[in-house]
Order: sequence, then C-alpha cells, then structure tokens
Amino acid sequence: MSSEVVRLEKQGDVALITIDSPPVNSLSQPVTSGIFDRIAEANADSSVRAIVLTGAHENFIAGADISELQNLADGKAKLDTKNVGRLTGKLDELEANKKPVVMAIDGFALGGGLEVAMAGHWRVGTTRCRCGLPELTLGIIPGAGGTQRLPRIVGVQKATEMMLTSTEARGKEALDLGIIQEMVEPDKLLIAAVAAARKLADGQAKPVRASQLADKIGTADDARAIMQGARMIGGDKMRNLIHPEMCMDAIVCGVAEGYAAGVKREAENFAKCLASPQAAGMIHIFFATRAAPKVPGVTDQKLEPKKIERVAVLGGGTMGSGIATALLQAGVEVALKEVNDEFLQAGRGRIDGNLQSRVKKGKLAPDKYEQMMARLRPQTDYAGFDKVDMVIEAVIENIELKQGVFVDLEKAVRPDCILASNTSTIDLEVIGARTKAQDRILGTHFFSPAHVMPLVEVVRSKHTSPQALNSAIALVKKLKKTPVTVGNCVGFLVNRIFFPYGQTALLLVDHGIDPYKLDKAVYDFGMPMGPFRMSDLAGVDVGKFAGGILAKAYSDHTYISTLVDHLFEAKRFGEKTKIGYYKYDGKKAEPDPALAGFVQKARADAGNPKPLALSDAEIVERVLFGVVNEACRCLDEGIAIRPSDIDVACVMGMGFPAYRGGIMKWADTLGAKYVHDKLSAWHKAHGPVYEPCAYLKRKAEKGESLVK
Ligand code: T1G
Repeated sequence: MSSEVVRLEKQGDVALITIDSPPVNSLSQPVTSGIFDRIAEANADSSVRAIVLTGAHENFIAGADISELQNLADGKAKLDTKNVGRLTGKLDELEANKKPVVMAIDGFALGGGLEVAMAGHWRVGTTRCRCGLPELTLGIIPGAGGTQRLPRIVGVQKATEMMLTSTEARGKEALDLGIIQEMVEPDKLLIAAVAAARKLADGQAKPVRASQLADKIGTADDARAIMQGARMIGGDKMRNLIHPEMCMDAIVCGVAEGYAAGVKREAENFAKCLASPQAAGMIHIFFATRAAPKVPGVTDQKLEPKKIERVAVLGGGTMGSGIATALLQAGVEVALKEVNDEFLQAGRGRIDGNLQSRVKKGKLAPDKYEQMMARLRPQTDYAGFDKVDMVIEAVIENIELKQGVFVDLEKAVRPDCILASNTSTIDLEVIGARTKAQDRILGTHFFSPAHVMPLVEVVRSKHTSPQALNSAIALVKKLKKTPVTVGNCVGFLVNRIFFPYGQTALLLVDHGIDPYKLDKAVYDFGMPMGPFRMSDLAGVDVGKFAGGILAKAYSDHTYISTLVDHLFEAKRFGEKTKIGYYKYDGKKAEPDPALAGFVQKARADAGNPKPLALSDAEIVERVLFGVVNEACRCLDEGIAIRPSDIDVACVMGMGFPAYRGGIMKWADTLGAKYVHDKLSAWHKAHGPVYEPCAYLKRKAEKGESLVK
C-alpha cells in the first residue's frame, strides 16, 4: 500500500519508505499518518526484516506543518490536548519497533523532522544533511520528544544551545555529535542505509535507542547550571518571552525525573507556548517573510530574472562597502568605484575588514575569503562598466551629485544594465531626471550594516519595468536577504513609517515625560532600544538632516520639537561625540543630568504645555500608534503591497519584536477601532501628528482586521 505522499517499496528484505510531499516534506496530517501506516505494513510483511525511512527531493522532513500550527496559534483551529504528545507516543512505538528502522537523511531534518529521525535505531546522513530543532524561532518548543532525545544524544549543554539558538548541526558536525551514525555522499545514501538496516537485522550492529542513552545526560544539578548559564548568555534578548524557559524546563525535568516525565512536561509546555501570542506573532513573521518577495504583476509573470553576475558599486563608504561585501559573499563579481585612490583604498579596507571579521569568527574559510577578495575590482573610473549587469549607487545623499552620476552611468553601461540607488530619502524619479533610463532605475535600500541586516527595500518608481524589478528581487534573494518591494516616496517604507516614532517621542518629552523613562518603556515593550538611544546610535545630526526631509515631505502631519536643534547646536551628536541624549563611556550609555537643561528650553519653546502623566503602556501606545497610522497611509497609497510586508520590514529593519508579529499584527491584537479612537483623542489634544488616516478610519468603522 502507498499513498501519494508516503510510498513503500521493497528492496529485497528491506522496506524503503519515502516521504514525497513537496515543497519540504512537512509533517502534515497525511504525511504523519502515512509514515506510520507504511511502517505498520512493513512490520506485517514477514518478508521484510528491516525498514529505511527517507525523504524525496533531497530533503528529509522540514518539521511539523507550520500552516497547521498557524491555525492553532491564531485560534482558527482548537488545540485538542489529546493530540499534543500523540506524535511523541507514535515515535516511542517506532523506537520500540522490533524490526530495525534506519533514517536516511539528505538535506534538512528540522524540528519534527529531526524528532522523527532521532526515534530511529540508526541514522545515516549525507555530507550536506542539516539537523536542528528550530522551533523557538516560531515561539514554540520541540513537541515530539526533541527536548529529551537530543540532550541524550549530544549532551545537555550542546542540545540546549542548539534549541535556544535554533542552530543546525550539518554533515560532519552531526556525525561528530552522534546525531548521525554514518555520513556518506548523497549518491551513496540509500545504499548505505539499506546496508545498515541489514546489519541491524543480522545483529551485526546495535540499535541506538536515544531515549535510553544515559552517558551524556549528566545530573539535574548540572542541567540547572547549564540553564543558568544560558539565561546569562540570553540576557535581555529573552525578556518578555516564555518559550525559552518552557524549553529549558522540559529539558531539566527529563534529566531530573526521567524520559517519561520529560516528554509529559514537554507536551504541557508545548501547548502553553502554542497558545501564546508570541507563537502567533513569530509564525506570522515566518510566513510574512516568505510572502514578501512575491510581487503581484512582477514575480508571477514567468519573467526570467536577468542573471546578475557582475555588479558595480559606486561609493566605498560604510554603505557601499557593506553592499559590496554582501555581493562578494554571494559569489558576485564586484567593481568598486570611488572618486580617488585614497577613498578607494579606504573602501577596499572596509570590505576586507568585514570579511576578515568573519574569518576570525570561523564563519568564513580563509580560502573562500581569498576567492571573494579576488572577485573585487577597485577602480576610480568607469572602465569595464560595459560588462556589468547592475550598478548600485551608494554615494552621498546629494541630489545634484546623484543626478550627475546617473547621467555618466547611462553612457558607461549597457542599455540593459539595471541602475539601482541605495538612497534612503531621495525620490528615484529625481535621481534619474536627466537620463532616459527611468525604466531600469530602481532603489535597493539596504540597512546598515548592509552585509549583516536581512532587509532590503526594493523601491520602484512608476516607470520601473517589471523585468528590472524582478531581477533586483532575485538578486536580493541571492544575497540571502529579504526583499520588500515598496513604492517611491520620501523615506520609502521603514524610514517613513518610523518618523512619527521619533516625533511623538519628542512631543511627549515636550509634555513633561522624562526621555529616559520613555526609552525604558519602549525598550521593555521589546524594541532593541528606545527612540532617543537609537537617535544617539544613528547620530543626532543625521536624524536632524533626515528628519528635516521627512518633516517637509509630510508637513501636514508632523510635530517639530526644538530639542533636536538645541542638541545639534551644542554638537551633542550622540555616540560619535560621546554625548547626545546620553553620555558615553565607550559604548555604555548613561543618562546625562545636563540633558534636562536642553529639555527645559525645548519645553519653553513649545509654550510649556501642560505636563502629561503616563504609564509605560500609555507611553508605548503614544509612540507606536503614529507608526501604525503612517503604515496605514502607506497601504492606502500603495507604497506597501500588504500589511505583512510592513511587519517584516519593521522586524528586520527596526528590530520590532518578532514575537509581537510586527507593527500591524500587534496593532491588530488591539483592534483598528482602539487604535483609531486613541489617535483621534490625541489628535484633538496635540495636533496633526496624531490625525488618524482615512484607511485606519475605514478599518475601524468596518471592524476589519489590520493584517488581512
Ligand atoms: N511547514 C509548512 N510549510 C513550510 C515549512 C513547514 N515546516 N517549511 C517551509 N515551508 C514552506 C514555506 O512557507 C515556503 O512556502 C516553502 O515551504 C519553501 O520554504 C513537532 C512542532 C525548510 C530550511 O521551523 O526553515 O516541527 O512560500 O522558502 O529557503 O516539535 O523553509 O513556497 O509557498 O523557506 O529552501 C519546525 C521551517 C516546525 C523549519 C527550507 N521546522 N522551514 O528553506 O525554502 S515546528 C521549521 C525552514 C515543529 C515539532 C514542531 C525552511 C527550510 P511558499 P523556504 P528554503
């Protein structure tokens, strides 16, 4: 018997069971029942002495079906507590199976996929196999024995680290850790697995029953100490989260009270996590990240993206060198052009430094580093630009300069070469105004540091061709980053929707709220830092420049405080001058009592408005609802394609907590009406920066979701 997703075929006395459920062999209900039905058939067949389980399409199993988990987390389906732990029970039966079961792992065995594999009696992996328990990236924990079997295979320390950081053991590391017993080249996998199965059946090899392994599990006190260490390392990153603790609790329970108690606790904790808003938020971001590169009318038109193998980067400053680094790491040849040799060498040095730091961290092999640097061609002219497939301009934010550069580029490159700008604020049509190339001009707005941050805003003007856009999106995916396609407006998406964040924070300070209390409230909510600390990081001067452009572009709904001007005049530019909103001893930020003087001046300039007394929660709403409102404007204007794109962009571009699902998912938990009514009240009290937009008004009136 076979089903279309799990088939059984016999190789002599060995039953080969193959999971074939594209795209990633996830453990949907049909796959899960198919696996155990085929195993039961193999057991019932007296001619079968052993079983091999493997996956088709060069992958094993990518874990539970996350769309099924999403329905449960969003409350669209009810979690039947009898179901939780059912897979664990089936895997315990598998582990106790009389006939040996060998797992043949090529590609990924993740989450439930690795849990299935660990219940087998022997694991053969390929050199490219990827074994991990990444459930915590979804706001949940392993729910099918992973918190018990992995510590027994690799030890509590390594297992805890792998689960809490969602890191994979690949190939040789999986072999060294004992996750797989044999490692072979992909084309030898099934031969080796069938041979292993026969050896087990003949008693020539001893089955590995992970739940019974005891040599690496250590004592309960050891385990507790390991968790304490993990909390120290996790530090503030674990604030507001429940699933890391739930995971550690299940691990320790299993060490202290044994496997059976451990899986029971795991099931209880798994259910608690799945019911938490954090799981709903993180699963939302999982799918949102995969939806973002899909642009209706562009990526669904069967347009073949242009092969981009050579890119010229103009400007070797922080951004240009970061972009060049990202390109080199993705195997792209890079021509780095600067205006003179001094700047060129500095840019080359930044690129070298970026790559060297990865070599030092053991994340980049020295020979790969050499190959990358060999693909870099520094120059101060346009020689060879007729051979590049794309140019990414990253010169200073000066309109005349950029316009001139694009005129020169149009002459130097081929007519099909894509011309991208990394501008963060200037209108693309203005940049290309003196060219005839508007159809192949677009924005690739990287976030600093460009070789690290996962987000790239791919900006299209009304002239940008689908082909050019499609090719740019494909390039960003090649860089292993997430492209979010946005419209051409001042600030594009992230910088635009976050300008009310800074402005309303200043409004509250002008109304008597202590800036350090405000920063802490926003930090405790889950942002990586408060708005004032972030301003010091980016530079108070930079904020003044960019803020001025945004305030001019959106002058009908801004709030201007003079606090920034007073700090600017006093040359308090933030971290780079060791003084801004905070004072700096190295990287450590300390409140500065002298700030009060500047705040008083700004308050006086604002007419000393009646002070507000706000709770932390009220501060967070007053600072973030303006962002929600501007995001709604961006949806209304078509600057953003879908609400979930805004969520991805906020998480990846501004560090908005993924466990809250992004700004729109979070606002949706409060409801459009709640947000709208609060903004209306603040609009009356404080002016246009809070005026709710038409889109939000419509959603509030109709009681519609902000994320659908
Ligand atoms: N369930 C459902 N769909 C999935 C999926 C999954 N587990 N994994 C991927 N997809 C979809 C994805 O949405 C996309 O769809 C397509 O597959 C390709 O994905 C019981 C409870 C496997 C490394 O966390 O890390 O097991 O956009 O673009 O870059 O204890 O997908 O094409 O329509 O990412 O080659 C634990 C999640 C689940 C692994 C492949 N497992 N997936 O990366 O392709 S919880 C995970 C990934 C669990 C157990 C618990 C990656 C990948 P579409 P992709 P990729």
